[in-house]
Amino acid sequence: MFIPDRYGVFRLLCLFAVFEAACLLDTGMLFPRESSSREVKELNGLWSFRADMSPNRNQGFDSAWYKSRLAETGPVIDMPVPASYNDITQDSTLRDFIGWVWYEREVVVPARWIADEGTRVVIRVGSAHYYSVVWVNGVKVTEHNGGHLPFEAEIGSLIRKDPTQPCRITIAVNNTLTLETLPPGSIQHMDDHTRYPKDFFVQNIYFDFFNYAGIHRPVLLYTTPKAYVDDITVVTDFLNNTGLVRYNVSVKDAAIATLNVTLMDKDGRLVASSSAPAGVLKVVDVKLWWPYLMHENPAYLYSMEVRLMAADERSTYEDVYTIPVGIRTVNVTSTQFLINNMPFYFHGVNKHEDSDIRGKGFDWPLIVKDFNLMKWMGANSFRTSHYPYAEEILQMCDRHGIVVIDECPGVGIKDIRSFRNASLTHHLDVMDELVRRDKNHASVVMWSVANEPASEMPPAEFYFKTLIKHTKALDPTRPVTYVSNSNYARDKGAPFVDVLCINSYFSWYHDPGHLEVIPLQLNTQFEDWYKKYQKPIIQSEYGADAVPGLHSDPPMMFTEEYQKAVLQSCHKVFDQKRKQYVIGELIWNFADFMTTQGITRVVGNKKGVFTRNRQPKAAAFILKERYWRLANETARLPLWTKYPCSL
Ligand code: BDP
Repeated sequence: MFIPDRYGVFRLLCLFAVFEAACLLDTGMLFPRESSSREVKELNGLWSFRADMSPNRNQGFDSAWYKSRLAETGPVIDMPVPASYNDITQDSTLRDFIGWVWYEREVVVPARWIADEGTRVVIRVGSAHYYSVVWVNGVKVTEHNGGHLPFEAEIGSLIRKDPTQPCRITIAVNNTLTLETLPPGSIQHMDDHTRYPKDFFVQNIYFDFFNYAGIHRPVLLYTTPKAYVDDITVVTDFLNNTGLVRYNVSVKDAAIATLNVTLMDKDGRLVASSSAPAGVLKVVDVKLWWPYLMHENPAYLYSMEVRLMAADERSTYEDVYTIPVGIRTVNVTSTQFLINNMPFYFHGVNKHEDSDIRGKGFDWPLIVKDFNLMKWMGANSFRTSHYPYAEEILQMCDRHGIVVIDECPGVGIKDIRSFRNASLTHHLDVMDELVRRDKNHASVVMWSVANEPASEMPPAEFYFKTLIKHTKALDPTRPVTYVSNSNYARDKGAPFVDVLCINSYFSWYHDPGHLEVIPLQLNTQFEDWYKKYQKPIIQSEYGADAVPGLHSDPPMMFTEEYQKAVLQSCHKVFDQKRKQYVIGELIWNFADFMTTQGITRVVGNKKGVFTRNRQPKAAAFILKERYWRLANETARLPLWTKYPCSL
């Protein structure tokens, strides 16, 4: 692999920079993994549940529902965790509920966790939407502002207070969105009592998916020794055929500590080791992490084990934590996106965490099905539109070589008041949390700080300049983008992004029914943006609604034929422009998904190329044929032998 030396030195400087940046965050957020020193107890299953239907939604706090068993405060129902609560019952008031809901579960904590003062016991919530407060045995242990990202609290001392008591966990979750939340929203009270019932209010949102709520990802207890590995940051590079794994380990509560860091290959063979808390591991004859369909052996993962030995005046502690490490680089030029210095073309999808009954609840069968479908259609990438997805999904991406544009929940920033300091401060915090959680994933190649904000508004310039600068300081190794649908000439954030991501729906929201405008308008779009900014462009959304089974020839809007025709017409333009500066195309959307009710949505958004039940529409076959053809054209090694396709 040819890389000039000067370039190598520059990359190494970047590697050092990321560790400084990582220090901006106080604590780590390592994925809870079992090891010889760590145990995990999942609390998934049925929880007691009660929605606070009082007019101000505050009865739960006024009457301190967290102080006793929830069932003693009033009627409770069974609620599965993880799941959105909205579609679980037949009650439309719960589906459309706005305000606090209460979850509770009693847990039997293993006696040895309680007996051993040298064990930390941590409660961790993978995500709950939107604002959460957690109590253990009536004592508040943490609160968290925002859905889609994990939060945790140490509860060892609390459960040790009275070991005879069961451990009662109460979690209150509020889905209200305001101008300062991410995504933003606003509550509107309707005071005209000739038209609306008393206390009637609605949640306005400025994004196009159902505001599912509840505990969306696994809740668990896990242990670490008192002295423990708090965070690990890994940044990779390579020079010729030597891989470079720069790492930084941060340790908590260890007075005297020694470390042993080892890197193993896929077969468990030791390839490098060190005893320093930070350093560079050199990997001879490196096997790089390549995207799916770019290489005959994609997604190669090493495994890095961090072993901490620590002691205090009372005891000795050993903590072991292992993370997968994919060695790869990412770079952007004015016309290309490079992975391992080879041009990478995104042929992929936009997704949602969405399915019937579960809403946004984490669900392994759904996740595995989606990966099978993506690989079936030859998709090599997706964007986490419009919020961070479960960590388990990113782990799948690492293991399967699916490239990710990792988007934060900055969707629907449309109201000028959402550009104020309070919103920006929260947005910066969310980026901190996102980078802290996802920084070590080889599959994550770019951060997206927002989707379709009102980026033509004057305050957008300062807002996005600050946000993008902050994100780059957190992680100088990955490019940063946001997704625009503004006018190219008036977009205030575009000067600060590394890659332009553009959404457009020609012949749909503009000139509906006029397929013939697509070639001209799409071509003009690309030319205008490129001429002004000289940055590579991803068509980050395009598509059309298709009601499955609805047909017409000649094509009419909402039929499968029309969706196909939109795609085919766009593809012709992509094929011209990808030879120049277009570096990717992501269909909107992978699958149909639920939205709020409205006159443009027939039980949800139907722009999926799969139905909500993951059955293909005609468009899925068009994409499959195209993506496999693109893969065979752009792969680093010929794929024909390994992936024969019918083209
Ligand atoms: C885009 C949005 C996306 C919508 C899509 C649509 O980014 O969230 O679902 O339009 O209208 O503008 O289908």
